[in-house]
Amino acid sequence: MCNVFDVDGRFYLVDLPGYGYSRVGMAERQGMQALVQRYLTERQTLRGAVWLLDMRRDPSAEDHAVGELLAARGVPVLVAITKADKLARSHRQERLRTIGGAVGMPEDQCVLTSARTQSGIDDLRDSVFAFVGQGAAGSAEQAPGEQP
Ligand SMILES: Nc1nc2c(ncn2[C@@H]2O[C@H](COP(=O)(O)OP(=O)(O)OP(=O)(O)O)[C@@H](O)[C@H]2O)c(=O)[nH]1
Ligand SMILES: [Mg+2]
Repeated sequence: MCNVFDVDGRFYLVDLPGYGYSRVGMAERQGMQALVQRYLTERQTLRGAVWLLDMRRDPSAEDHAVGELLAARGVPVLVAITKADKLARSHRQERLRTIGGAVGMPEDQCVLTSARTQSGIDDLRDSVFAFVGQGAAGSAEQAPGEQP
């Protein structure tokens, strides 16, 4: 499913399912893949994407496919390398470079994050607000009654 968060009535944050590593059957996985594919390809109100990649994993074939969809769509993309707390501080920057390089994203479009320690979350928030524009621009761009 997609989880939709209304952010202060200004814009919607839509959490799309990850499917590369989930322990679901092939049919369900293909369903999720189709959902993500259609959302990233067709959603007219999409302003930007935060692409969450687990710090401990090398990007999978599914991840690369998502990267191609995002590149084709042409919206701004920020890579959030997640669960930074799971790795020693000394290895984090190296993982950022490796993962960013693997998905063809420049270092300045990648941010190390941890939901546990909250590191990187302020940067992430700033980037999301930049996608939708400051002030009320995000909601102004969305027609009344339009779906996220
Ligand atoms: N240590 C640590 N654990 C985390 C962090 N973020 C999420 N988790 C945990 O990781 C597990 C999986 O969560 P996510 O990676 O968000 O994955 P998900 O949204 O459930 O699954 P997909 O979206 O399908 O990939 C949960 O148990 C979370 O509590 C983090 O920054 N640090
Ligand atoms: Mg998720």
